[in-house]
Amino acid sequence: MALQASFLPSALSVHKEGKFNGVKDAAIFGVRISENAICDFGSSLRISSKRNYASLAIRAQTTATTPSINQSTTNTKKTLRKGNVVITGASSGLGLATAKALAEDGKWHVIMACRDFLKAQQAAKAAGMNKENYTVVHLDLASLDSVRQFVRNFRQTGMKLDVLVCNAAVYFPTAKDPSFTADGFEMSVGVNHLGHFLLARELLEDLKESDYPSKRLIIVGSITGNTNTLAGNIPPKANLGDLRGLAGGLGGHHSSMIDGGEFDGAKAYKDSKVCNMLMMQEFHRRYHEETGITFASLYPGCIATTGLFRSHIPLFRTLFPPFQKYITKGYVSEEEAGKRLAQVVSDPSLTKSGVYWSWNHNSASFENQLSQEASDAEKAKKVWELSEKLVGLA
Ligand code: LMG
Ligand code: NDP
Ligand code: PMR
Repeated sequence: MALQASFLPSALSVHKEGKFNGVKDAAIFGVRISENAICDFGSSLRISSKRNYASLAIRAQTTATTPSINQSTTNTKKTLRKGNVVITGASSGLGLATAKALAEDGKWHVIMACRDFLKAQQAAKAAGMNKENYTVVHLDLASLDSVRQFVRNFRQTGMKLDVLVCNAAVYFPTAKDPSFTADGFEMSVGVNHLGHFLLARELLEDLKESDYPSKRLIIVGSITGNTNTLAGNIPPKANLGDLRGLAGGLGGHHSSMIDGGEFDGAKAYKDSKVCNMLMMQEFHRRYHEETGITFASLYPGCIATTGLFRSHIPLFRTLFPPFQKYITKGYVSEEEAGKRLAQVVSDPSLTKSGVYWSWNHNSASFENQLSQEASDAEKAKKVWELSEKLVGLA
């Protein structure tokens, strides 16, 4: 506490406004219907739906008078089906913990959008997730073709899209040289920001068509991209500069860094998180009023044990969890972080759009403040426009 209390006065002052919104308090929107679909690899990606989702949804609607069916009493627009949530990177860490929390909730069908199909299936099984509550669909965010293919595959399932969670990320703190996506973008920004940007833009159409009571697009952010915090001031600091590297395509001919500087893996990750938080706000400004979709970002706490740190040096991986647990007190378990993100997905009281959520030490959610750069509307617009060009939307 000492560190946060002494270094983060502004964050602490907003804690007071925090209110508890436990996952368990969530109103029940849907009914239990048995869904099951398999996506597997043969020579090419194939999706076989054991049942037809579209007809399932209709069937569920027609059984609305069954006494065991739960209906939302807080919303006049009743939806008599489970919510469908796509979570990228649900094969480990925060994504898996969130998928598990939502699957166990009974109100959600989780589409696990993962680059390693077998790993995702095994992870879901090992987490004890019931097969009826999830579908694995292949998605490699390091390839724009894969993103487009994912969108086509998802649409083929006939499922409606109610919530999209952009969660997947990579972090290369020890890399001396950049690596690149299939489209030639520096990998951290390519996967964490550009792949998700295309995915979210494409799936916006699907979200718009959803009849679910609360449609949401959530992009996971982080404290380390926010220079208004102690964590955000540990070098190297996030800084998008004048975006000259992004404008140049992050390809290495000019620079693989957004600000046009020398490659630095830790900075590239933090820059990508700034892009994530800026894009959430830009989506909000452009689409919230027109679509009613809630756009949100969050810092779930420091989940010091996840695969995110897999390529860090062993000494770091050993010391980082106790450091966060006992010194900064910023540590949260994967399970707790999963509950927090699940809350942003499904809690009826977290419908405010354009918000960056955080949690205080009592695990109460509060609207946190972003750094100056991460809330710069002009920069957000520029990042949006440059990203559109890079992913072929403009
Ligand atoms: C870069 O290094 C890497 O080069 C890069 O590859 C990438 O990883 C990047 O941000 C990611 O970091 C950054 C470097 C900057 O960090 C380190 O080298 C430190 C690594 C330590 C990792 C955590 C383990 C810590 C071990 C703690 C020991 C635990 C057990 C001890 C028990 C003690 C009991 C009391 O790091 C710095 O430059 C650090 C200086 C940054 C200054 C920031 C300004 C404020 C700093 C205040 C810090 C006060 C901390 C003291 C704690 C007091 C506790 C009361
Ligand atoms: P993990 O490494 O455990 O999870 C990242 C997930 O992203 C994995 O499932 C991984 O797949 C997937 N992924 C990586 N590359 C791709 C790709 N090219 N295409 C599709 N999926 C991919 O890390 P975390 O759970 O910690 O990270 C989840 C989110 O939380 C990230 O957005 C991160 O920035 C954020 N975050 C994490 C914090 C922490 O302390 N850990 C703190 C704040 C935010 P695979 O399993 O195949 O490797
Ligand atoms: Mg950081 C309140 C203090 C706090 C918090 C909440 C975090 C979160 N960190 C804090 C403080 C410190 N960290 C201090 C004082 C140091 C210097 C010893 C420090 C160092 C540090 C390193 C080297 N921290 C790190 C790293 C990483 O490599 C991680 C990173 O920056 O990845 C991009 C990281 C993190 N610290 C955090 C969080 C949440 C991370 C994980 C990365 C993220 O997703 O943002």
